[in-house]
Amino acid sequence: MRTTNMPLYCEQHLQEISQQFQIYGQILHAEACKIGHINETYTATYDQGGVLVRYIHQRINQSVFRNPVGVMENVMRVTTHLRSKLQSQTARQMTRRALTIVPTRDGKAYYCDGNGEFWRTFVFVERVQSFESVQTPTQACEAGRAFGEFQALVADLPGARLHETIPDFHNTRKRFETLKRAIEEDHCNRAHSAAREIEFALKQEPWIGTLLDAHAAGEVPERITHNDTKFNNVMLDWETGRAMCVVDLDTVMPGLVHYDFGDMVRTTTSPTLEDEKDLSKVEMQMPLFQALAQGYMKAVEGFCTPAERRYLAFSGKLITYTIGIRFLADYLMGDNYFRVHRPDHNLDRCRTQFRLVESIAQQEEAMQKFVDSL
Ligand code: GN1
Ligand code: MG
Repeated sequence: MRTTNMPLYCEQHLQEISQQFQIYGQILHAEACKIGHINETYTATYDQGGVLVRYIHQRINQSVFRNPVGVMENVMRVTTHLRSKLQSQTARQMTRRALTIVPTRDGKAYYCDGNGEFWRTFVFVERVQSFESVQTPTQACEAGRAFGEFQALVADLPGARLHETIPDFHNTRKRFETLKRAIEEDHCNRAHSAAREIEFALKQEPWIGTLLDAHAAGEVPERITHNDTKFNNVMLDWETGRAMCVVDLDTVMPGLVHYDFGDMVRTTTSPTLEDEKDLSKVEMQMPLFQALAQGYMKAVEGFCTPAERRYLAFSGKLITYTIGIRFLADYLMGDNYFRVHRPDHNLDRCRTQFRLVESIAQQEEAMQKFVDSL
């Protein structure tokens, strides 16, 4: 087995992992995949009957996902449902349209290794790519369509309520409390270098509970949502640029449609990276937003209520703010949650989010007006 950018212990371990799953081939090589801040992902190539076939092996980060069995139950139910819906629509290229879990030799959705680590395997979706930032309105539209269709497809998932794989994941009030605690404790003595960001974060308090209140008042319903609708979780066909499928299903759970739409606004309406240091480039661009909203609204028109619509522009501001304060809290607490690649990385990410919050706030009315016109 030949591996790149990976220590030897990892290589041997992956060899062992690969044998646990129902893959009828021999592993040839594997590469660590650097996308995402949380899980550990490898792309592995196998010789299967003389043809090269690729699979994804992924280790679940258990300090983030405390109930990996629950995560896999959710992912299994959701991917099974997606497949049967696509089948009934006689969709082509099913295994490019929805993630496919490869079970273990004893039929389970995951393998728990000797160290108590949870591993799962997916069919590798070929001839697609994802981007860290949006380049064109067409891409923004495709992202909106892909996650909108995802919500529509899982809307009738049968059975019990999904597990909340991370409780209160988008509960901005709770995230705000965590931030306040991080500021008070200031364990790493970093609060002074984030004084401006802290001031900004605290100033926004009056509106951070808006969606929680609307939900508590029965105005907007709970649905099944993806909850991590970052643009790099959309796989676009190399040739056509069409969205083929969405990935990263670990946080698919009960939520509000706004959590998904909001994170799409965050990641598809400014053509900059999440950690862009030149804040003058960070800006909510109306043509990108319009394309996103068009793609999304068309896909959800069958179920999205007028009350839900009313908060769509707002949700962009709210979710961008929420991720911003999560980066800030993690910075203050010593970068334990989000993987960082340079000093102050989480602070840079926070600044970018806050700049975008300001930009959205300036255009929020016009954004909502556009949604209303659709
Ligand atoms: C994390 O899976 P990944 O790295 O794309 C995080 C999201 C954040 C995102 C910010 C489980 O997503 O909530 O929006 O980073 N996922 C989790 O880039 O916390
Ligand atoms: Mg994720």
